[in-house]
Amino acid sequence: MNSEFDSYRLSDEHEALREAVRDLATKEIAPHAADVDEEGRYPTEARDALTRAGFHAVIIPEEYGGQGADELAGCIVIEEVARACASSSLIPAVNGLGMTPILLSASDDVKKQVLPSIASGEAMISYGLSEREAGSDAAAMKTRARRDGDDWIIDGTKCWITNAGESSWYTVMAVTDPEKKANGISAFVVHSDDPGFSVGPKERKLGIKGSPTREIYFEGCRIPGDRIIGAEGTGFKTALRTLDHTRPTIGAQAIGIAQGALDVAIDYVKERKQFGTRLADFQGLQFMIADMAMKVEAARQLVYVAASRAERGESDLGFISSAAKTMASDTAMAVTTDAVQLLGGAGYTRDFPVERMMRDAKITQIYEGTNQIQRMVMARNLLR
Ligand code: COS
Repeated sequence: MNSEFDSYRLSDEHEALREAVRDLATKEIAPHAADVDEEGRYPTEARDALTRAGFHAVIIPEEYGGQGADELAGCIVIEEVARACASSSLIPAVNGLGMTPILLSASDDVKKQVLPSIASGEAMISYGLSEREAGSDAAAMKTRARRDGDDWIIDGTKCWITNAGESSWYTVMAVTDPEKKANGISAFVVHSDDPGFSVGPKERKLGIKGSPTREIYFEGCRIPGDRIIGAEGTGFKTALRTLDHTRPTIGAQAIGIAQGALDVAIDYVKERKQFGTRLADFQGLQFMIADMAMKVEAARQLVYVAASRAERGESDLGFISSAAKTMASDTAMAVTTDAVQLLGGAGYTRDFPVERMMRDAKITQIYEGTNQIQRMVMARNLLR
């Protein structure tokens, strides 16, 4: 066989990255995961460890002070952190989501204003698309941006903003021309120090309790004219193109959570004895474990393919990125639920991490577009 053909596998660099992140997550993130969840506190240990190692935002190009890693590498980082602590995995995931509109559509000047501060770890960035009355129907947003001399003035409220209050930068979609509906929406970058910007109280959530979710408020918020991302009226397309790239990263988070739960379940059934034998020797439970691992591996492959196709800049990502996110998040919910089942009463208590993983998994079926919206996107792509 001609050796120029590389067989179907991750590169040595991707494998080395996985090993390095897994090592860091095991030593520096996992020990705090239960406490972060219990207290609903921001995972500062994870933030510091990820930033020190440069794993908090690996996809920033080298020319802006980053490492220039590809989108598959970005997914591997998120997956491995999520295996230990889903809340902590939102540090690289949300940095990726917040900066992707900038990477895709912003001028070099905006990139220079924002990206180096994220690359250095001095700042983080969140993404502001949703509103209370514009969730799945994102184009129904009401937040307005108007020109005032050289500046833009933004008014409105965005909600469900992950890591709001921790981030310094926010990419924000706002209506600049209400007549034009989706094509009258523009994207901006707002800094937390901009006058008229503030954040609301933390939402009280089922899971990912270490990652603050808040509303963000714009009251006559004034930003310089050059902080628009791309041309006026292109913001909604940028927002949807962004999700084409970042939905696989939520898939990566989901398979990380699922793998974490599977690992705990495997250890448990090998140790625990009932009826004088290990749980691992009961065929009914063996079949459960086999199915769980099979689903995780299938979802992982779909996520890696979606991320690789996004990295190659393929234009038609709608189907594959929605498929990857949906398959992986449905898998995470099923696998974490089965992990709780395998641990029985113990799995239902906070003495083991699987109940946390089951709660954390749920959000992956909801955010970055519910799985019903993903199926709509897939069907539109298949049937157009
Ligand atoms: N990339 C670039 N442009 C896209 C696109 C994509 N993936 N998908 C659609 N567009 C374009 C369309 O071509 C259309 O442009 P034209 O009018 O010039 O043809 C425009 O964007 C609007 O598209 P569409 O009419 O399909 O928009 P809808 O209002 O019907 O909404 C869905 C489309 C439902 C797919 C979108 O609102 C969505 O993804 N909702 C979920 C939002 C979400 O994920 N929220 C989570 C927030 S992030 S945590």
